[in-house]
Amino acid sequence: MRLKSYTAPSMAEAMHMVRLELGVDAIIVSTQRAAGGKGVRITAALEPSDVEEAISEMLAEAHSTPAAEVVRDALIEHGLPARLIERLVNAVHTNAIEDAETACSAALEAGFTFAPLPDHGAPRPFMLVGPPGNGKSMVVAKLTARSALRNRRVGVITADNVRAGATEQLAAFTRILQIDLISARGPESLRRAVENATGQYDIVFIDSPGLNPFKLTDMEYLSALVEAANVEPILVLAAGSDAMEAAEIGEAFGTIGATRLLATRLDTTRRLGSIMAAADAAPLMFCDVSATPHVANGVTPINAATMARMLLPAPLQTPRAKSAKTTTEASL
Ligand SMILES: Nc1nc2c(ncn2[C@@H]2O[C@H](COP(=O)(O)OP(=O)(O)OP(=O)(O)O)[C@@H](O)[C@H]2O)c(=O)[nH]1
Ligand SMILES: [Mg+2]
Repeated sequence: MRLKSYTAPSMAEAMHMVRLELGVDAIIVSTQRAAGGKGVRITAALEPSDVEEAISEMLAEAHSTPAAEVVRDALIEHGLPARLIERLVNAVHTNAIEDAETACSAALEAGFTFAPLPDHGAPRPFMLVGPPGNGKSMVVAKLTARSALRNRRVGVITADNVRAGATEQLAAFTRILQIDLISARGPESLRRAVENATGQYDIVFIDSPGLNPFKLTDMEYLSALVEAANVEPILVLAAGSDAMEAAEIGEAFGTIGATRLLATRLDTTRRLGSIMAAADAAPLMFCDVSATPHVANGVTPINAATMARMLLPAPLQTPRAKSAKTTTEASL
């Protein structure tokens, strides 16, 4: 049983019916005038979880505008956690904008921070961190290429001396760009490398080893790298995984100081729930996204408007499941 309603001429009689059928432990969810204004209608439940669900449903009904419904359906489709959906839908309801895309964009603006990475220069080096295989080294190559093409002096350091072939993977790109790849082995070596780079470059990117967010020694090692060189850690996370898992990964990298989230593999996924859950849980600012395995034009800044376009179904397009391009590719 979830909820049951009882209608009687008076409150006392309705309460009597509730107690008779559900017993003294019944939880009163709502009391209201019965339909037609005659008598009283009490809604009650036995389980606290039923009450919580009923309240969410009542709130959802109260927040049901056409724009809010479009946004809610889209967020459910994208697999966001329920509480995040409620928060964003409430924001849509509050901003009272009729157009769903504009309303969604305003809600995202209120709920998240968007701070794209600079391509011209930065006072602190950026260190790309994250779980193994999520695209850190490719992001370093992409960011390096982007700044180099704008004639900036780019310093590239790899602190990944864990995976065999990691240095050579990155060197293959830096060679083409005629940039020296600096290798650092451990926190002290990274500190020296960053110190030597200071003043020589407009912007510095650091690759890091793929580490396990749920293994204490891995995160301690990463924390030591971050602190030794006073870098800004950017979490690189591939989209498309389980939202709860991603939220825990986001939190873990948030604790070592990650500030922004750079989402990858948006070309091979259709749902943004996991990256949104990660950014919300840590919390992390959204910066750029990657929707290609190639280095050229490899990263694109993201803002609330582009994210809203990615989330909502495109009007007058073939249904999501049949479209040749992912929603993301089409929106970027
Ligand atoms: N399709 C697609 N593939 C990507 C994207 N970003 C990275 N990849 C691919 O993902 C794979 C792993 O990328 P890496 O950059 O080596 O990942 P990593 O995080 O450095 O991996 P480790 O150093 O082993 O932890 C490579 O085959 C990349 O080409 C993307 O946005 N889209
Ligand atoms: Mg790597």
